[in-house]
Amino acid sequence: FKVSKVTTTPFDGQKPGTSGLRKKVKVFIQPQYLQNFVQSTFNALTPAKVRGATLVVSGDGRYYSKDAIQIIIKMSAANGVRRVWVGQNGLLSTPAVSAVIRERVGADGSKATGAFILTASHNPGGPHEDFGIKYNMENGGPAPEAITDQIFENTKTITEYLIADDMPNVDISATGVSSFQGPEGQFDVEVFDSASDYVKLMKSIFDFELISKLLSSPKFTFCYDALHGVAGAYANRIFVEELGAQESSLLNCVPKEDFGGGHPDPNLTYAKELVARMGLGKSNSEVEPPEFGAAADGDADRNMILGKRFFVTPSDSVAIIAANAVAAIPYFSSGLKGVARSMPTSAALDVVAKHLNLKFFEVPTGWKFFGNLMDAGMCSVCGEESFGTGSDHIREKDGIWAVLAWLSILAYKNKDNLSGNKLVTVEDIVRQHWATYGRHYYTRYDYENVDAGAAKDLMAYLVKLQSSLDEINTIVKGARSDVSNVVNADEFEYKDPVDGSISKHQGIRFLFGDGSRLVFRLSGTGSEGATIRLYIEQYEKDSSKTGRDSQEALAPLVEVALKLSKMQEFTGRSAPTVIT
Ligand code: VG1
Ligand code: CO
Repeated sequence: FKVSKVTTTPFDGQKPGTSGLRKKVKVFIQPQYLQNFVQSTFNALTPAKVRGATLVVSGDGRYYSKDAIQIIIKMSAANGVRRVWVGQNGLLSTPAVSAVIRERVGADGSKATGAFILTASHNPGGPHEDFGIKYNMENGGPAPEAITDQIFENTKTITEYLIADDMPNVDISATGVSSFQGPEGQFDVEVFDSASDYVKLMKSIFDFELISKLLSSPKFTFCYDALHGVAGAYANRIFVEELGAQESSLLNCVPKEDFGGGHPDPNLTYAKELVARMGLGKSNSEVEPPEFGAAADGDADRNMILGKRFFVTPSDSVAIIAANAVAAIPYFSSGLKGVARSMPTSAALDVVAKHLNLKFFEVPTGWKFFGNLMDAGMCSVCGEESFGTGSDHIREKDGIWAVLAWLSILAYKNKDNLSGNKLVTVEDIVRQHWATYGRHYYTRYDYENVDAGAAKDLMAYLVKLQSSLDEINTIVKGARSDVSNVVNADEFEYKDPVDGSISKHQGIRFLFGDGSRLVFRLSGTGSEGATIRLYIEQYEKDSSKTGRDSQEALAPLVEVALKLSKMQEFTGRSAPTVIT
């Protein structure tokens, strides 16, 4: 192939958000739009790191992925990359990419140095929906802010990009290696099985034999919904082939370019089919719901865990996994190095860390902040309220890992009881956890696609308000006399304990005297308008009061939050678009 230098001009707004660049497909398919971003990434990495590199290029299979993969292959070749690894059909879940970077050894002994992941995660896909791209580093984790900031700077000044225009498209539907000769030597594209490396890693972490005993127990029933995302490429291999679950327990497990027209976000609003099956919807089905249900998002890094007629909040999930990991999961048998959560995630994990005397960290939203802690050996298990849970086996959150962690806990709690009358259920485990550690009532209100100016004004107002406790408490008391005082308010700022880097403007926090919290922040993953997230949390230690309905328990705090932020006044919205 020849290397062509193509003249280009910058596009506005190519700033990577919480997890890469996400835009409508119609934005991405503009000529040179993707090319500019990819070249800006290569330039940020510096030619010295790009030359000779081995890069993974794959994603959740959403619309435009196949075209994007061919473009990135040709640009990689032209920029001196030595080889590109592609999952079959361009499919690799985000956690699998992380695993491939860290674990996979190529046919010629090579190791990957980074990856382009093509996904907009939980955002819908298809010609009228979203596409996305992000770069992950040699440790398998998302590029740190220093790199994403440099990429953005480069996108503003880019004048040309390199591409091997005359290279034929590579067939990514069949495994195997295609080799090409360029001006500087050989360039290979290796297409490999999307699941093997990941499955191997999971088998090294969990006791598959014990989990399959649980799954084969006649009293245990199971259901997994991939929401038409890339998790489907793993679900059959892991749950059916390896663990012996019934094929009928898999829902929507064939990856689709448009996720079947749905919103591939595993929560009670969007995972409708699973929610109904689990007996949580309004349907009055006669069929007895399964004991355990779970769902994933488009790129399979998120998870939702459900019991029969029971929802596990993600903040509780990570706390429960941390509390049980050492006993139930072989990978952790020698102990946890520490635990971490994102700032808006509830303090359920904090309480476990305290009880178990574990190192504990609170980081800004987004997975990139956990990676440094893990690389430094300071954190084993971490999670976010946004249905993200994971560990230091990779440097991304991991949807299927979380399901296997829960199955491990269930298998462990039931291991002497698999033929008994009644299994210990998901709900039993959660209620037992609340009885031991207390309960953090938790909910998140999302105001999606709000006018960007209005959202900015609301946040600016809160930034000002947080500096005056008097003013805050006057509003609080005026709204509800039964809510305790705000004792501290701030704009969250994080200093990375490993590299000392500082991340500012990470959300406004209101901390109440009784341990309750309100957090406001703007989403960094949307592709249109702005999304305001409001996180509401209240701690209940009294075990006789941990069984309430969470929306009811949190109603007074919600009222305070709406008054404090003048939500309706700023946004014109009288209700959130999604409640999780
Ligand atoms: C959201 C979540 C955040 C998560 C991020 C990426 O970000 O709140 O916790 O890490 O999505 O998840 P934001 O900035 O919109 O609040 V994924 O599965 O979309 O890559
Ligand atoms: Co995701």
